[in-house]
Amino acid sequence: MAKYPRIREQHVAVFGESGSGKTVLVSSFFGPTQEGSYKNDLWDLVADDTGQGNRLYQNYLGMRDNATAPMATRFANTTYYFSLKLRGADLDAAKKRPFDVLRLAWHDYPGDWFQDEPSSDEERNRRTDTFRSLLKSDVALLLVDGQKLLDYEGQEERYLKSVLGNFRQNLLRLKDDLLSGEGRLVEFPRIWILSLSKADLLPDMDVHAFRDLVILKAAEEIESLRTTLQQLIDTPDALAIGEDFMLLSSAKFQLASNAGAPVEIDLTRRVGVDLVLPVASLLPLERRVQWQSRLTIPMKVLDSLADGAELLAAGLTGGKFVLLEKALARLPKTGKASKVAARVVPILAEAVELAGPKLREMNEQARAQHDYLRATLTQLKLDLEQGVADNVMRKAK
Ligand SMILES: Nc1nc2c(ncn2[C@@H]2O[C@H](COP(=O)(O)OP(=O)(O)OP(=O)(O)O)[C@@H](O)[C@H]2O)c(=O)[nH]1
Ligand SMILES: [Mg+2]
Repeated sequence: MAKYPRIREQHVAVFGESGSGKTVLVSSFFGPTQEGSYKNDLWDLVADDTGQGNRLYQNYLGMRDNATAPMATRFANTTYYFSLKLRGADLDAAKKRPFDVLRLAWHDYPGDWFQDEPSSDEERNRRTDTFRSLLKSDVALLLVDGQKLLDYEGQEERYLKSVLGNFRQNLLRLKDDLLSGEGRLVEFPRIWILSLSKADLLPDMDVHAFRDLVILKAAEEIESLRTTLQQLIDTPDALAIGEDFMLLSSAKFQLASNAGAPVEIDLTRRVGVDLVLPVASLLPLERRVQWQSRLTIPMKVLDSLADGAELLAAGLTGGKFVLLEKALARLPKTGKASKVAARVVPILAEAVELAGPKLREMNEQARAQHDYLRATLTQLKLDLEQGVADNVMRKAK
């Protein structure tokens, strides 16, 4: 067993063109947790690097107090490391929990890196490296800019085809570099969520209307993108794109009547931002169970698809961690997926199937027992459920 605190790391990959809202999103995710009035009874969110955290908080305050959005990101990428530290580390219950800290690595980079050709070999290498680090995520958010949909109202296909097409071109350009190592990639985001950014600009569009629009206007481009992604990966069937959708708004931007600079940025009115954490941490577990029941997936792919899924499942259901560890220890490392599935899937499935009143009950129970890990994971799952109920998130069937 690792030393304390035990850390589980999860990467967040947000792909979007320049101006699509990536930096504002990460600022709006982090900023509120740093306000004096912020309350969370289950965990604390801290930036591992104080300087980085302060810069993000500065972005947030600039928006909140001065209605000024951060500058466009230029030249360099930044990876923000956030640690979600579970409360109650000193309690007895904590000794048995599989992890104490959920670390999020959130990569922010200049969107124009994926629009223009690099100017030198060095530049090209830097971009490939950034891209590679983005590919460590299990889930990727692919941003569709709400402002652009408005600009192209009535002919949204022009924007949608271009944004999806450009992204695909970039992948093709990077393909040889990405595959130059060991061939097809095992570790790769396998859930690509088409995400409407700046959803506050389209108040009448719920996630289903967004999906309908994207599919009506750009179904072929999504298919081409799927084919291109599949060419990059081991077990190409284990890939979801064009199946999951979500809405995102980092704040309500109030514009003066003649457009121009915003007069107010209301960061208390966010949409979907609080879903990023549950999506990044729980959706891979869910998908893993779904796919395992339908497809034959090699163990190495399953493991990378939702690494630590067992720990999450144990954390969710509570009490079964020891049992699970034993089951896992008995499995041959190179075993056939079917054998592994037979032992582990029921436990994962039980965690995934937790829903509705039962989930709420477990959450309340965990809170009462000061089991902060289970309380947190069941809370994230409740949040995800709420996002679906509110038509902010649509998951693959
Ligand atoms: N209405 C609305 N506007 C937003 C939102 N998020 C960002 N914007 C606007 O979009 C602009 C660009 O956002 P950024 O987050 O800087 O975009 P980016 O994706 O980081 O762009 P690059 O750094 O160039 O890659 C901001 O200055 C805001 O004016 C949002 O949630 N709602
Ligand atoms: Mg930026």
